[in-house]
This record gives sequence, structure tokens and C-alpha cells, in this order.
Amino acid sequence: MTITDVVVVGLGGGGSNIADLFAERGFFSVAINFSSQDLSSLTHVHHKQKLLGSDGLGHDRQRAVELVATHTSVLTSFLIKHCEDAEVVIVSFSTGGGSGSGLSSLTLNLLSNMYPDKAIIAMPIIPHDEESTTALMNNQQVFEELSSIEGICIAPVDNQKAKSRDFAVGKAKIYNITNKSIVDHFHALYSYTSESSKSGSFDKKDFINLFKQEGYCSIAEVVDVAYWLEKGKLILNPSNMKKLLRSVLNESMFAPVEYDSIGKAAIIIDTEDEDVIDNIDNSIFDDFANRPLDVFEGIYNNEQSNFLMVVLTGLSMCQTRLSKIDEILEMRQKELENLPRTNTAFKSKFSSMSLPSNKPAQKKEKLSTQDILNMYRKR
Ligand SMILES: Nc1nc2c(ncn2[C@@H]2O[C@H](COP(=O)(O)OP(=O)(O)OP(=O)(O)O)[C@@H](O)[C@H]2O)c(=O)[nH]1
Ligand SMILES: [Mg+2]
Repeated sequence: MTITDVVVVGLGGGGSNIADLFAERGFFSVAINFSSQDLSSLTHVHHKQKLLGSDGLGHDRQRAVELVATHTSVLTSFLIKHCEDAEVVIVSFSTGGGSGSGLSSLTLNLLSNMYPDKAIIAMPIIPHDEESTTALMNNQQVFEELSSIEGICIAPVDNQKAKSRDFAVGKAKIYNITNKSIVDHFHALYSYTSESSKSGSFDKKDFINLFKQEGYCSIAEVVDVAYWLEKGKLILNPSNMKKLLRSVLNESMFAPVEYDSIGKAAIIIDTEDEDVIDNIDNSIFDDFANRPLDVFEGIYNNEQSNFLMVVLTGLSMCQTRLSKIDEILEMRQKELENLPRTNTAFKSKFSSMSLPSNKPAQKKEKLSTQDILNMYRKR
């Protein structure tokens, strides 16, 4: 059955790829793009909206805004039609391109104005460090715009995380690893809302309230707690659980977390091992400057599971990541300033060289077909 209380809206190529994967996992998802080619590559989304005016925008995010300004009603009526009944709306888009990046702030603003009571989650995909200067600049513009939209939760996906695992890794692999990891987190978290538990369950209302929180979001997921503790040569105690969580957050596909504030949190523990449950307490939040205002817990005892998930919302803006991109842009600007003026005029030293037999060739007398034939005829 399709999940309809959480709706995913994908904008542009990258954003729609994420929406497509959400749809594959059962979430009602729609895609909006200027490019019909990008739209036709999607196989799972429930509805697609092609915007008029251009077929792809070649990373020109300003153009997206200008084009959609002439027929905003197409965008708004599509959003109303598909988001009206949802409790949570996830808007995914890449920040580095033109279409998704350009449409993002407008779409989020429209949604948060129309639906102040829904949880609106922006899911911007940050380009990795080696991407083009335009992609990195577009990213910084998007985050400036996002910071002036009130009341939304921002879950920043960071392509640099997959890239830095293996520097030689290509585009397709980065996209696959990143998209799958992010969508699986949300899917796992949502799945727990329909599981029952005697020790306290994480229900739909908790899910909605967790994301009805202004600020940034990150998710740490540990599939097998015992395995990770063993790998890090750590014994099971609250202080090591905090350490484990911090390292898992570092490895997640979300942008690096800032520890200067936190709003709400969810802790999902699914294990038969009571020792694990006993060693996870609120000290896992000790690295933050404050304690979360609200903590939603779900404790489950499914057989053979040793699972832990911690979701953090109301975090500070991902300053470390954005400052790193500023540094890269500064370096690239310096490189450009030191470059000699681009030379487009070509002058060869040899274009007027006189050759030994530079006399015009003697005009050859044109042969008739019969003449040529005669050359090959038996004498
Ligand atoms: N994680 C992830 N990143 C993606 C994916 N597709 C594209 N990107 C990133 O998105 C950026 C390119 O933006 P697209 O989403 O392709 O652009 P668009 O929104 O379609 O805009 P235009 O094609 O320029 O009109 C690059 O920075 C890529 O790193 C994807 O499926 N997953
Ligand atoms: Mg595109």
C-alpha cells in the first residue's frame, strides 16, 4: 500500500532521482522538471510535471525562476493537488544544477506558506568538492536563500561523503550510494511507526513532530551495534555509545553536524539484548551545547536485530561544510585571477612558408570516361 501521509516532491534531475527511490520504497512521490528527458528516466514516481519554457537549463538557476514566474499556477496547482492531504512533505533537489536548484526556494516558500501545520523537509543535495565552480556557487546561493525560509526542517545530503570514501569513485556510484542511504534511513524510521512495542513505540505523531522543527537534521543508523563496538574495540557502556554515535554521524551521507544546538531527537532501539538498551541514555547528547527539547523513543525487541537509529532535528546550519565550499571557491577565484588573458587569436609561424615546389600545378587536361576506360583496356 502506498504511504500517503509522507509525500516526496523531487525537483530537477537529482531531486527526482531521490523521489523515484522513495516511490520504489512505497512513498507517494512526484517529480517536477523542465527536462522531459530527465522525467522519462523515472520509473517509480506516481506523477510527473513538465514545466514549459525550456528543456533543461544547463545549470542556470536564475533562468528556472524567470521561466516559472510566467506560469507559477502550474507549479502551485500541482503542489496543492499532491501535497494537500500529506502530513509531511519532503522536497528533494540538487543545489548545483539549474532546474531543481532554481525551483527549490520558491517551492519551499510556497509550501510553508500554504501549509504552516505540515512538517516540510527540504532535502538539498550538496555537490562534492571536485564539482564545477558553477555547481559550488549555485550551492552557496541556495543555502543563503534557505536560511530566510522560516519553519522548515533541512536535511542536507552531501555528495562529498560518498566521494571521500573512495576518491576514484565515479558519478553513478556516488549517486547510488548516497540516494540509497538517505532513502533507506527515512524508510526504516517510518517503518517503525507501524510496529508495536510494550516498552514504548515511536508512532506517526512522533514522526511528524520530530520533523516539525525548524533547523537542520541528521540521521545516524547502526545496523548491528555489537559489530560496530567490536570493530572500534569498544566495550558496551554509555560513553562508548556516544562515541559510536558520533562516528556513525560522521560517516552518514548527511553534511557534517554542528554541535552548538539541538532541537528534538528520536532514538530507535531494536534489540533483544537488554544490555544495549540499558547503555543508551541521554548522555549521547552530551556533545551538544544543550539537551534536546523533546526526545521520542521507540524500543523494540525484534528477534536477531541489534539496531540503533538516532535522528537529530533543530541543529545549527551546516557551517563547516559551507565554509569549506567558500574556501574552494576562493582558491578557484585566485587561480582565475592569475590566469593570462584567454587568447582566442591563432597565428602560425608557418602559415606563409614558401615551399620548394610552390609553383602552381600545371592544369591537367580533363579526361573523358572513354579515355580512362582506354587506360585499362587490353592493348
Ligand atoms: N546524490 C545525488 N546527486 C545528484 C544526482 N543527480 C545529480 N546530482 C547532483 O546534482 C547536480 C546536478 O544537478 P541536476 O539535479 O542534474 O540538475 P537539474 O536540477 O536537473 O538542473 P539542470 O539540468 O541544470 O537544468 C550535481 O551537483 C550532482 O552532483 C543523484 O541522483 N544523486
Ligand atoms: Mg537536469
